[in-house]
Amino acid sequence: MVVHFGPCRIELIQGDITQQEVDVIVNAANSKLAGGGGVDGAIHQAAGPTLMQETRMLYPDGCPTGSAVATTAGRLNAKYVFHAVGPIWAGGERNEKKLLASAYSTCLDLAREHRCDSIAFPAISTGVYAYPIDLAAEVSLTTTRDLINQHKTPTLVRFVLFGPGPYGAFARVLEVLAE
Ligand code: AR6
Repeated sequence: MVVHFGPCRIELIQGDITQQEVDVIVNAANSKLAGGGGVDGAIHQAAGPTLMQETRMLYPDGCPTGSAVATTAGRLNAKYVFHAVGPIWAGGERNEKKLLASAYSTCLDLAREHRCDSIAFPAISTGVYAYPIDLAAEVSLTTTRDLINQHKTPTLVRFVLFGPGPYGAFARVLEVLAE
């Protein structure tokens, strides 16, 4: 599914984010940037050991929840990996919505700073961190729509959803935003 917002577009696809050819691949990391399972494990595996070496060297103190940091992308077909740290879902009363929005907005800010025109996101926080997928879709897509409307870049924002459930949740929200 593709929806245009002025010169920019949001695309939804089902697939594996490590296979994307874009300027930036976003990782759903933890605040220690220690690596892990899920999309983080898949990205480190596909990118190779230089990703962790660079991350440790540049960001020994990790990255706060709701923020993101940039490294190069190792063997991935991308210029950069942005390691974004989403919130752990704790019922919705612990600032989770703001922190998730801020993880996305930091990545979109970094993309502009690094002059990157295409970026692929996973559904941050919706796996191990248990953020409900419908609520995550709402926050992720409205934050992205607002920022691309404001800055007119990056021109391609692709959400790579892992399976039909997450894809459906994102598609329902994007259909409403397209109206
Ligand atoms: N491509 C696209 N999406 C994927 C892929 C993939 N290859 N693999 C999984 N997903 P998660 P989180 C989806 O758990 O919730 C890690 O251990 C997955 O189905 O990867 O932010 C980190 O080190 C889900 O929809 O990230 C942290 O400790 C989404 O990606 C912690 O998990 C996010 O799931 C972060 O948890």
